[in-house]
Amino acid sequence: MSASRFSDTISAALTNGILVVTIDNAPVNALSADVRAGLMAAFGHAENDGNVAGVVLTGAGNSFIGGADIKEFGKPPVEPFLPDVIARIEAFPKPVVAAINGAALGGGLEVALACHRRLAAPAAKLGLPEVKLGIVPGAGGTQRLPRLTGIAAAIDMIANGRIVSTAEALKLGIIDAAASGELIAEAVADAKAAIASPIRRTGSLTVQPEAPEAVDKAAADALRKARGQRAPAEAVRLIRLAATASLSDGLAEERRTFVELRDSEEAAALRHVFFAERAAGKVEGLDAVTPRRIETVGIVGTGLMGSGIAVSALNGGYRVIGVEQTTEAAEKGRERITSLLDKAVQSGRLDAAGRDDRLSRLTVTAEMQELAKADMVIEAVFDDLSVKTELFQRLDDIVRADAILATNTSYLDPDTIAASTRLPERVVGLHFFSPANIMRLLEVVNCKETAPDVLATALVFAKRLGKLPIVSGVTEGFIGNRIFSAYRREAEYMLEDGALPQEIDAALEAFGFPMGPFAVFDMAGLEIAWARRKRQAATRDPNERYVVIADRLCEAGRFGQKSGRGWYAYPDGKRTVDPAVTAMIEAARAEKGITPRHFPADEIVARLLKAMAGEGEALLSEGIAARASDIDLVMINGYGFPSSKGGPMFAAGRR
Ligand code: T1G
Repeated sequence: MSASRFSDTISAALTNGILVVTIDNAPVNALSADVRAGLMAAFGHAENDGNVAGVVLTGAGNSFIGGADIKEFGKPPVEPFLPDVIARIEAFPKPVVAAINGAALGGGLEVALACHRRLAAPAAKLGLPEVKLGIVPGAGGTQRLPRLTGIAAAIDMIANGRIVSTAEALKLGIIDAAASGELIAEAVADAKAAIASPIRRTGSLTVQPEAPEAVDKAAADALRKARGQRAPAEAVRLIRLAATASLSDGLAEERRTFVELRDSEEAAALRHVFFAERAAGKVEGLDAVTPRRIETVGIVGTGLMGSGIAVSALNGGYRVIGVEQTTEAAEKGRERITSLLDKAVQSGRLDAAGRDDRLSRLTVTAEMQELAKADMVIEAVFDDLSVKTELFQRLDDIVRADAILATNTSYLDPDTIAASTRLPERVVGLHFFSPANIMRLLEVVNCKETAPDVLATALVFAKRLGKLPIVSGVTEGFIGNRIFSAYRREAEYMLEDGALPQEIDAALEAFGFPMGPFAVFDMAGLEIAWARRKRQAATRDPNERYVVIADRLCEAGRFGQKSGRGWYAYPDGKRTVDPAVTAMIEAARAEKGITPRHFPADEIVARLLKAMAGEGEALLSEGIAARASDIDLVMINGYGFPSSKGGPMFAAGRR
């Protein structure tokens, strides 16, 4: 079996007359310039070598090909361009079989579609997720995939950026077979067998006719989920075009659209988010630290937050011991956790076996002593300092000396909580966002005394839960709530100066937030912020502008959606402007002698973005946040900031 190298990342070996070409471009075999040049060279060699009867293309490591090299975007394009490489493969005169050993995503799947046949390993993932980056497939995906799957299925995959398993890919007709044993050997045999048959080129197939209703439904579903983003709509248009245009016309229109979107601000923002997510949770110097081993997680308090955290930990494969004060409360806690798992089964996110496995790892008890078995204990009790410090003092006498104690507090000072224990270095903050079993964001609070291995353990734990961990220093509200407070303050200033809640909400919803601030306050409930403002009243800076309108609402018993009235009224649950609130706002302005003025939507958005970015800069200069992109991820994943705008720091020009 002779081996040859065609570039730094492309090697090949002749096996039984079949040239097995391997892409080895760690970490994900992205289609860099070297990969593209090497592929061109390898196929040139294969065509001219009479000993080569066919080609198998595969990847080294866990990916087949993880897509075009996103790091090359924004730089001058380097030949050979991917569409040319793909055309070369599809036109190849000898059989080409893709041996999909792992992730075949974006350009990776487009390369596989240009191969004449496709075999995939059972655990492979296939998809054209370009819309997640604000672009459309740019190397034939919108034209070749529908030729295999039909229009509706192609819309569902491409316009939603949905990734499918090998099993589903087989069902959809994307691949010819799922490998049952040794993938490369099977692919070589497949290529050998294909020599005697006519080559089936994807691009030469025609799109099969199908029921327009199915196509329209797939398109409508995708556009609804897109929430105004351009790429999904363009993808739908291009896929529909595949049914009527020639391959070359379709490819030309796809390429034109791809280039236009690739250079858009929306795509730049989504690429920023992509790389931000991979930078998140990386802490200088922590690589050399060995995390502690966590197998059993104790959770004190199995109410709304505690039960969500318990489900999240069960999803991460941990044993979970939930603790409540009484047997009755423990039983209720177990019921809450079981019901969350049942909902996951009903929604198809979990199967019955998975549910039973999780319940088999769950204990909920009133015996605090059970926590002696825990490697980490997370408290999710009432957010009151004395309650938490007393609990941590009790835990000191129950848990092992090397067990980690984590507080889920939102607003209390974790350093004070840590100081109440004998071993403050084992305390860390884990600020989950509700519902904790659904929300990806997890603020990992690095307290003053937190030991490096405790922080490292918390990050490993967060990732095993499938969370997006963002490290925060200690400050009131950590990163997210501190920025949200600045956002709220600025919104209330504009309210007092002339804007109305519905105007501010409409401006932010047009910008891309699912809900504006006042709708959010009503949904979350006004009483918690009111209680905090009353607690802070004594120490409030008398020179800082204070807007009383929210207090007036609470004094009038208007606590938001739950109480049927807040910033809005909710007749049969529908958010409705309430003239009584307008009157309260006008009265508050009159008391301060404020002459109201109109606020145009773009000024509302600009002022709120500036307030968030300003607080973000303060968090960076205080060392609370490690990087601007972390702040963007917190606001996108915890507060509805539109990812297509990149986050408040990106929007403010922090690249
Ligand atoms: N280009 C460049 N770098 C990439 C990359 C890519 N496509 N994918 C991942 N990386 C880097 C990533 O930044 C990280 O770097 C490291 O690889 C490990 O990533 C023409 C135009 C493949 C499922 O959208 O979904 O093709 O932090 O932590 O969890 O139509 O990476 O180590 O320095 O995510 O094992 C379309 C994106 C591109 C797939 C692996 N492709 N990647 O997951 O590792 S556009 C995608 C992923 C395109 C064509 C269009 C995942 C993965 P660092 P990781 P992972």
